[in-house]
Amino acid sequence: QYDTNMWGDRNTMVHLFEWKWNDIADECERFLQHKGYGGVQVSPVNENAIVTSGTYRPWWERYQPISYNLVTRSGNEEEFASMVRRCNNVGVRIYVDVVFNHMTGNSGTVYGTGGSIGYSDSKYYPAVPYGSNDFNSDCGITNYNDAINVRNCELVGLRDLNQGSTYVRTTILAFLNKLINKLINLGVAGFRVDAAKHMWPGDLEVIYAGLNNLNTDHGFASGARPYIFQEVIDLGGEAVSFSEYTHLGAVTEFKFSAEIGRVFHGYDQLTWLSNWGEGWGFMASQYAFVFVDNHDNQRGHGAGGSNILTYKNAKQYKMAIAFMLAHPYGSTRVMSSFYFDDTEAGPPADSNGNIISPGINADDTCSNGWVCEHRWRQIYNMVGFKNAVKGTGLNDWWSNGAQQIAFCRGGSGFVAFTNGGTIAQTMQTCLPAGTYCDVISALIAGDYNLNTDHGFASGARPYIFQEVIDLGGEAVSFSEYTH
Ligand code: LM2
Ligand code: CA
Repeated sequence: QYDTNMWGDRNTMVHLFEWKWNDIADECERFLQHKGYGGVQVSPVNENAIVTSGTYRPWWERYQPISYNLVTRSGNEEEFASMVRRCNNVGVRIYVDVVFNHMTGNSGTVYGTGGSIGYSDSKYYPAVPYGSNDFNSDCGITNYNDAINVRNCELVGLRDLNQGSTYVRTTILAFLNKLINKLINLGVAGFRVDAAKHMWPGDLEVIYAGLNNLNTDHGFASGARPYIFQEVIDLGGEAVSFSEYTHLGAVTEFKFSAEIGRVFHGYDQLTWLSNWGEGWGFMASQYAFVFVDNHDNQRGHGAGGSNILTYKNAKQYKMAIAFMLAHPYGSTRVMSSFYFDDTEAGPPADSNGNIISPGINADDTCSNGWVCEHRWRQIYNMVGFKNAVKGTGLNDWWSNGAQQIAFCRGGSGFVAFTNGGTIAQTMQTCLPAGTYCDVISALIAGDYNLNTDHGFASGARPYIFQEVIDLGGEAVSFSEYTH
């Protein structure tokens, strides 16, 4: 299902990678709702194996499930439930990264973030429970030209569940449906399906069909279905194609990430963006789930290599994000990271491995090791732009034939980019005559509007009352001030 279930005036999600549930709830209320973010992708919610590597716990331990209990370094079940409630209350939806292709790696007895134990060598996970007959055989994935190998063998040694088994399907569904509306009245809006490429579309179809409707108690329309976006890395030339998954839900378009990085690195000319989207060999827009970088490829995992732009290349990165949010192609996600040098290192944590909350500075940026790209002015203002132009197409494309472009979104928005030199050009902006705010720098009239953070309507102006003593019969009259 392709509808994100966001509120009508919003259409972008942010991945708050490795954030704690209580911090996300605060962020929904104090920032995301006001800037027009429609949802948050959260890190996996179910219990994972604790992995210790030198002085830290790698971020990727969360991709090694040990049970479906809702206890991770981000928080417990009560904290998760409270976050979902608080975010839904302010119109910010929650999308859960669900990992059910596999369990932990094969590394003997493993211990979980909620106290569970697993026996990875014998494929016994008593806290689910799963036993060895719920898994595919021990083979490793070695041949991406062979779909059976890709789907029935172990991805980097991770114990590979057999989703063809009725028991495995039922167990996965109990976990997913709990997140939708069971037990403590949760209300998530959808799922990122991790490693979908490594599962059979036919098995996923059965699992998706068994999902409950969304929880009307959290404001979803009656009969609304969970939004599904499936992680399928397909840059072409392999046995498994994205097209096997598009009838089931949205699919990650990794070509978008790799190509937009190439272009804004300057390896290609902006003028060639005139047919961005399907014209570049991407999947049809209605299926495409797009992003400039994700938690894998920003650090050299996953696909895209050195083409990928990240926060480390801030100026080019902001331009790529602005282009993604200005252009109508695909369903968009903004990445929000923690700083890293070591590509395996986990989020900011104390010596006991507890995640440290982001600090919030007076200028809206973050501290304590968190990058918070979603709080960069150019990025959140473009989230607002995308909301404002929702439903319009792309028109009045202009380019100088090289590194400068501009275009309109219907009659509601106009944007220009240069990746080389100042633009000196008279252009059709498509907007009704008037004085406009530059939403990227946002340093014009908008800055003197009232603070929406304090509950004022967006664009509200300060109330002014002027002290003019006028009892009549003097040179100065009240009437000179009323306008
Ligand atoms: C994904 N999408 O399909 C995630 O986006 C990606 O982050 C996950 O890999 C992957 N699939 C499996 O869920 C990450 C990370 C791997 C890491 C795994 C499991 O990119 O490097 O593998 O999570 O934690 C790690 C070690 C690897 C080891 C494996 C099993 O890096 O060397 O393989 O655990 O112990 C022997
Ligand atoms: Ca598999």
